[in-house]
Amino acid sequence: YTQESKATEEKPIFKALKEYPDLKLGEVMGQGSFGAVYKATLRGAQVAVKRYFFNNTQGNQGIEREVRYLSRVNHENIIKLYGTMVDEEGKTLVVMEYADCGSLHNYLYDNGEQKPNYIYTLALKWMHQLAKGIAYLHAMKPRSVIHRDLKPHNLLLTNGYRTLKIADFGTVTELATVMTSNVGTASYMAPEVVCSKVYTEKSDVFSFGIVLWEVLARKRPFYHLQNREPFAILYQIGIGKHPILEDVKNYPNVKLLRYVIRSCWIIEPKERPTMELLASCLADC
Ligand code: ACK
Repeated sequence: YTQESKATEEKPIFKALKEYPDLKLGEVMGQGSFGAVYKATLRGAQVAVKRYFFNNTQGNQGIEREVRYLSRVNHENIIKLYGTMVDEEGKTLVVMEYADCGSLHNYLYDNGEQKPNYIYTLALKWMHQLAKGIAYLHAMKPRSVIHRDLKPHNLLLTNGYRTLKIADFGTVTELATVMTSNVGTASYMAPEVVCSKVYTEKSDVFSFGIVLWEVLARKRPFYHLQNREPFAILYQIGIGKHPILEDVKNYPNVKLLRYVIRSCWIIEPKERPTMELLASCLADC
């Protein structure tokens, strides 16, 4: 009776996915360099399915092992992973919880549809939820999960925009190496990631600081640069530059908020606060 089979028993849906004839893919919700995300139904319930572009030549094992580990994640602010399967074309599908209000990125920048007004307390609530979710991933046993790609695209909203849920965590570690060498998006990368590709919990903390700045400043990180090509942004990060702190303004506790953001951007990763500390700090903001 191995650890593995125990985990499988706790998550019957995971194993069963392979035999699912009733996973029905619907419309494409979005595309990325990795593949596409579909709206889908499974046993009549709404789910989201990520379908990777690359063909799964070595079989699904590495990814399946990783998704099985990640499917143990059980937190209200993290998108649940249900399982993986390989379709008839040999592409990997990852089946996950569906979030009905789209991404934070969509909320911030897509003006197409009607959305609830931007409320400062709501933004802080989201960031508190985000900190709690990431703290949970960092505390996972036997090994912590580092998100590696925290940005508004990967933060989904549900429950009438009141709840934020983290998606694409772990950037399914093994998939990340298969995909491209640049996991993460330039603007959200920590300097040590830019300079030496070292991902730790503290590189998530750095990215968290950028997202916190972004929702409070309501501007795109590095909007002030003339050249916003990824390489130009990476260069700026590499030399220790970050978004303009003074763009966070007009809030009652602006001093504290700037202090929190600045602490996430400390160059030495060890000196940045833990996600747990950030969560408790934001609970008081
Ligand atoms: O900004 P969006 O509406 O939210 O468009 C992107 C798109 O798919 C590509 O990533 C949406 N998306 C991703 N994962 C999910 C999910 N689990 N539930 C609902 N929408 C999702 C994302």
